[in-house]
Amino acid sequence: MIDLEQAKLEGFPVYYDVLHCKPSDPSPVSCSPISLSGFLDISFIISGAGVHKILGQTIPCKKGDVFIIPSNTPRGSFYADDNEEMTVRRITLDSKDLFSGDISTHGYSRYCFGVFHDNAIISYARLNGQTFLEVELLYDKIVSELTERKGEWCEAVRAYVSLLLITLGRYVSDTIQNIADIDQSDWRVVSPTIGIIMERFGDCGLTLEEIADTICVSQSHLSRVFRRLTGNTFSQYLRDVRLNHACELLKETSLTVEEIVERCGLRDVPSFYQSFHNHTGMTPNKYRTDNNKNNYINKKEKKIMVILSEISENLQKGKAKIVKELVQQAIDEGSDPEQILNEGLLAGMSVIGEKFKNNEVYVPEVLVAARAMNMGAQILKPHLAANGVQATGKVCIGTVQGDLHDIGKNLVKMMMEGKGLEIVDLGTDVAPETFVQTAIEQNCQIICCSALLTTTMGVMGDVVKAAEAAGIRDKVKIMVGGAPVNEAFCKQIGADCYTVDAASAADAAAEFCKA
Ligand code: B1M
Repeated sequence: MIDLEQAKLEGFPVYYDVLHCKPSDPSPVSCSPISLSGFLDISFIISGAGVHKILGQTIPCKKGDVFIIPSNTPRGSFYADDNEEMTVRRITLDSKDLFSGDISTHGYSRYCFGVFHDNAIISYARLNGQTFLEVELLYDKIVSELTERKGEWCEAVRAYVSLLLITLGRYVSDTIQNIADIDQSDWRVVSPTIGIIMERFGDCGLTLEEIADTICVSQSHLSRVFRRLTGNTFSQYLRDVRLNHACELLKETSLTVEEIVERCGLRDVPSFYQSFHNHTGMTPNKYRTDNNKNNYINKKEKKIMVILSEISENLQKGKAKIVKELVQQAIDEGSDPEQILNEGLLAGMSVIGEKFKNNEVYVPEVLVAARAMNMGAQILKPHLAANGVQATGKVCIGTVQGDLHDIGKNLVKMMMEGKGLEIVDLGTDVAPETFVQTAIEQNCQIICCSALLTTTMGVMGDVVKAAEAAGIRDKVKIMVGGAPVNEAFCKQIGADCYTVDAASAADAAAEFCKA
């Protein structure tokens, strides 16, 4: 759920979120109207299709659609179609703080923010492939500036949001009438009413009559139009706003129920208990306990996800020192070491690998990324130690002759050490005879060979042959691995075991040593 108060506290009026809706799982988006005025909500449908409920209307949506809606517009959830999942990315921003004037001097009103702010209850853009990519890119830039907060990040976000709105502005349909049958004159009555409710819901004396007087319409007209546009009577709507605010206060503060009742303009404590139960299906105390727990977990998870993506980003830039610090930070936040390895370090390394393949980066960039990977992995090393019974045994490991790739080999070594095995590390470019000689001299039960090149993987077959020639084949197990290697190749060369990654290599080695 979008936490606007938090966004405000964090010092910049933009907040983003990604929602995944499954058909079986109604969207996690809350329907509660948001109490801060001036907020604008932009939702991109990134994948899938479904419907979105706004102002009591059900609007079909699919990948490429963008909804731009003032945040206090009554809206429901995004629901995915049957058998489909839908991903929605949302940015909520405080339009007033962001655009205090000068952006509308661009000349074309359609190219400026005003088009979203003044006229439309909802603006709606359907993007073609090219624009979709442009918008996604801008969205990513905003999110990364918000996350990284380097130097001039506030200015950068402002600039990207402006660009985003200008890009969207080219595609936004003129008015809501194109997609939903909403009369602008009705909205001109309902909009200020909602504004007054948001400002004064804490005043228990607030009435429809008073609002009708303030905006100079008859009570019956306001009541009729309000119901038509929001799907709720005025009193239902006001009660929901009050109860939603009570929910927020229960989650975010330690105020007593009596204090909350007073702040929210609710009548008395007994009737609050009754209506709160009808609204949420639970007592205020249960709501508070459940949500405090969930909030804590969600915030923690989010923080860890941000750190992991920073690890990946910085690894790609080869910033070894920062990667080291971030890995330590992720450990301190309680992240699982294997998650740090897979979703932080290896995720970054695989992006570099892809770029290397496509000639987007070259050997020097890959080398600095590899260095950052190794330094991050060093910090992880003591935490990757396995649980349970420790194995005893000795293993010699190396990357085969002609091959200088050692990151995978180092990970395998690290995981095996975590299992309690003693490791003799022969490094890279290791000749078959050296593997065998070391196994004999150091009394190793296992020889581990890593290869990353199709041109060097054949050397693993030579290791098997060298072990046979030295008469130790029945005394040592030979394990093989590395990106180009697979099970069939392992069988073909007569090795004993192929494993796909470092963790399963360590498991298999521990099993061999137990046997
Ligand atoms: Co090189 N490189 N590289 N490279 N490099 C690859 C492997 C390549 C796939 C890139 C590409 O083109 N997409 C490609 C190989 C193509 C092929 O043969 N099919 C390639 C090439 C061509 C080259 C050069 C020839 C480039 C050149 O000079 N023109 C050159 C060769 C140098 C040489 O070895 N003689 C070269 C050089 C280098 C660097 C020196 C710049 C650097 C290595 C730095 C270092 O290791 N210290 C490098 C790197 C980093 C890569 C990529 C980008 C990343 C490899 C890596 O570390 N991955 C790689 C592209 C890629 O893989 N996407 C690429 C992360 C690591 C954790 O994964 O090693 O697979 P990996 O280990 C995994 C599993 O395989 C398994 O566990 C690990 C996961 O838990 N595992 C085992 C590994 N060993 C195991 C052993 C086991 C069990 C499991 O049991 C014993």
